[in-house]
Formats: sequence, structure tokens, C-alpha cells
Amino acid sequence: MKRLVGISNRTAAGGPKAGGLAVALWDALVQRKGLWFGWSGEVVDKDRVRRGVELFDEEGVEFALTDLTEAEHEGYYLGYANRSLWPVLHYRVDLANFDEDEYACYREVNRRFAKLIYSRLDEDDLVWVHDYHLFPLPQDLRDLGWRGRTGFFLHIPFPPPEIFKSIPDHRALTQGLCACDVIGFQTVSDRDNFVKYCVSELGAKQNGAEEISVNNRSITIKAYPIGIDAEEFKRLAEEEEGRQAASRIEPFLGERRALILGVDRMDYSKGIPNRFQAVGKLLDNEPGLHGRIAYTQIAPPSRTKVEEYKELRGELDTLAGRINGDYGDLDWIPIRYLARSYPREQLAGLYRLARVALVTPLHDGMNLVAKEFAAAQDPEDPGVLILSQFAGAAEQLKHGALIVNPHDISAMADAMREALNMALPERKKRYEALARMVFGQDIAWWREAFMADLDPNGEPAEVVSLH
Ligand code: ADQ
Repeated sequence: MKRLVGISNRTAAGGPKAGGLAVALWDALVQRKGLWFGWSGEVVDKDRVRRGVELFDEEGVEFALTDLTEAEHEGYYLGYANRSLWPVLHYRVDLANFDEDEYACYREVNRRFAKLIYSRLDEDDLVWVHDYHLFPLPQDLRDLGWRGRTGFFLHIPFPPPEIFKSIPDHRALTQGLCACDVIGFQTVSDRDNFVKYCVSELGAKQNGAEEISVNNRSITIKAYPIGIDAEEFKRLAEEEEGRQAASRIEPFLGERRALILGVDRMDYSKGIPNRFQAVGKLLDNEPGLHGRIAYTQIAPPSRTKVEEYKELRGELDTLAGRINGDYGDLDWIPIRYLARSYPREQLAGLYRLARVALVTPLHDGMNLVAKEFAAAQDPEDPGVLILSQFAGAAEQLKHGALIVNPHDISAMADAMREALNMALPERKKRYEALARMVFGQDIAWWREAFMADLDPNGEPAEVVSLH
């Protein structure tokens, strides 16, 4: 089996505690005794920066981590990646701030990473690059002489060409990416947007639905919707730590209150203010629900050095305060908003207790919370998932979830009422549709689907958790 070299901005050094990328790549790297290259998470001042890498082993995975200088952290990470690329790829050109110096820094960091990696590559290795921080890196590796199989997976959406083209350096980014052999997206619609872009902007030729040729290279372009370790989540939801977390919230619910739950990183792409407004609308429309619902929103702050994220925090504080002021009572607070994170074990218990999950991003690559909620349900008495049509997960989960437009506040309020009143047979039917996708197309399925294309002549690994 060929060695896999994973490259991502952040790694799972210290063990894969968070969901998504960390778990997915970790298992693939353990299987193939791989190498994981990325940022250490450390920011050091210019005089002290280690320009090389720190090497260590964890459970047979070799890590090669490098620090960022303050200037790199500001220009490459907070700047270009998160103030230019993140908003545009989430359809928010209005929030993007394009700065030439930040772009130059982003390019420089990608080149520096490529050099550090190239010196550690063997010609038979498989390279798998992750996410928007590293668009130019595949070409930077080629420029150094790398000829081996190279794949890229984009975790966030790829918008229509008209939006992507607003990035001043869009061509350089996509040319860098097109040095790959396989490029993966979360959804068919992201993939189609990218293919359309490559045909119109890079003169690519389309050879069937899943292949293009550009710059004399054939590239497999496919949707690989990322999954979760659904069995593990189901198990966590039934375990003691999850039950204990649920029992901490139960006194607040009493006999008659239904828990409506939201769990998100605090990010403007997640549509949390719209959700708060929809809860206000529901209470406006349905006086009978006063005292009968408890909406809890868990949202740990992220990227707090970026201005838009600070503003979002202020907006949520104001909205929650106003709705609670308007509708709350001596013995009832309609919105509980907790700006902190909880261990996965506890989240799993809260998902299981919730009657309704509100997963209503304005745009989202996939959204793993939707899948975690589904996996955690009691099949005999499941809760209902309300899911944005703009979450990547909607492509797979449209038959089980109530699909909403997150900009339509009234429609979201109606969906909450429908979910709260939904009879058991309908809830079970919907749960079964969700479970088929979430357990069937889980994280192992995703990883093996990508690896099969990256290493077409390799032995397929056994997919252990696939049903
Ligand atoms: P994120 O934008 O971070 O990921 P998401 O897919 O929802 O979004 O994953 C978040 C993860 O963090 C989940 O595993 C969730 O349980 C956890 N999490 C969220 N809030 C938490 C809290 N309060 N406490 C503890 N844990 C919390 C990016 C893309 C997504 C894509 C993933 C994976 O933006 O669209 O689905 O990568 O590809």
C-alpha cells in the first residue's frame, strides 16, 4: 500500500478530537502509515520563527509541523484565507477584503510549505491536499519537481463562476489547483460550478461528467460528500456522559417544553441571526407555544480577530436579549445562547434529547452537525431535522429533513411548528431516510471513495463501518 501524505492548514496532532477533517484524514493516515504536514497552531515573532519543521510520531502517523510568523498568521491565515477566500466562497463578496500584500503572503506561505513537504516526499507517495488555504500548493509542488499522484478536497462551497471571478487572482488560484489529478467537492452543484469555471476561464475541455483536461492534464472532478463516524456518534449518544449532559438541561425543560437545538461555530455563514428571528416569529405567531419551547443555541466564538466575527457576536447578543425581553417570563427564557464549546460526548446527548435541530446556514460546504444530529437520534422516538437548502448536506438529506430557505424567516417559523407537531410515524419515516444516508455514506465511505480515485491501481481498503 502506498504511503499517504496529508497536507492541511491545521492537523489533528494530539489525537483527532474534533469531527470532520481531523477524524477522516487521521484514519486514512493510520491505515497507510502516513505523513501529515500542516501548521503547528503556534504563532511566533519573526526573530524566533523556526523555518523548518517539528517532526514527531503519534500512533504510527508521522507529523511534520511548522510555525507561522505573526506576519504570516495575519496575511495568509486571518487575511487572505479568511477575509478574502472564505467570504467569496460562501457567496459573500460584500464581506471580502482583497489586499495585494495579503495575497503575496498567502502565495509565499504556500511556496514555503511546498518546499518543506517536497524534501520529504518519495516518488511513490500519494499526496492529498485539503481546503482553501492551500489552493496554489499542488502547482508549487510540481514546480519543485513533484510528479506523483496528487488530490485536493475542498471542504467549503465552490460558488458559480460569476462570484468566484470577483477574486482578483482567481486564475492563479485555479491554475494552481489544476496541477492535481483528482479534485473533490462536497456536492454535485459545487463540482458543476467548478467545471463551468474551468471551461469558461481556463479553456478546459470536458471529457464526460467527471473529467476535464486542462494544461495537458486529465483531472478527475467529482463530488465526495463528507460523512461522519455515525456508529460512534450513535454510541456516544447512548452513553453516560451524553445522558449526564442531557440531564443538566432537563430541569429547564420540565414536562412540557420541547428542546430546539442549534450547534455551530460562530460564523456568519451559519445563519444564526436568521434563526433567532425565526424563533421570534414563531412566538409572535403562536402564543400557545409560549413556555412550551426552549431553544438552545451553542456557538463557540471563532476567528475573533476578524472584524465580521466580532460584529456577529454583538448582533447575536442584541437579538437574543431582545427576544428574551419581549417573550420571556419569570419561569421561562425562550432563547438560551451559550457562546462556548462542549465535548462531543456531551453534544451527542443533547442531540438525542432535542425534539428539533435547526441547521440553517446561509451557505455551508456540508455541515456535519446535521449528520451528527441524525446519527444520535433514538430510532423509536426521533427528533426532526430542519435543514437549509444551502447546506451541502441537503443534497443527501432532502428526503428526511424539513428543507427551508434560511432567508425566509416565516418559512423557518412554519417549519418549526410543523416539526413540533409531527406525528411519530412521520418522524420515524423521515429518520429512516436520514439514517440510510448518514450511516450508509459515512466517513469511511467518503475516505475510500476519494482514495480509490487517488490511487486507482491500489488495493481497496476494507470499509469497516459501512452498512
Ligand atoms: P465547519 O464550518 O466547522 O466545517 P461543520 O461541518 O458543522 O462546520 O463541523 C463542525 C464540527 O464542529 C462538528 O463536528 C461539530 O460537532 C463541532 N462543533 C460545532 N459547534 C460546536 C460546539 N459548540 N462545541 C463543540 N463542537 C462543536 C467545515 C465546513 C463544513 C464541512 C466541514 C467538513 O465549513 O461545511 O462540513 O468543514 O468538511
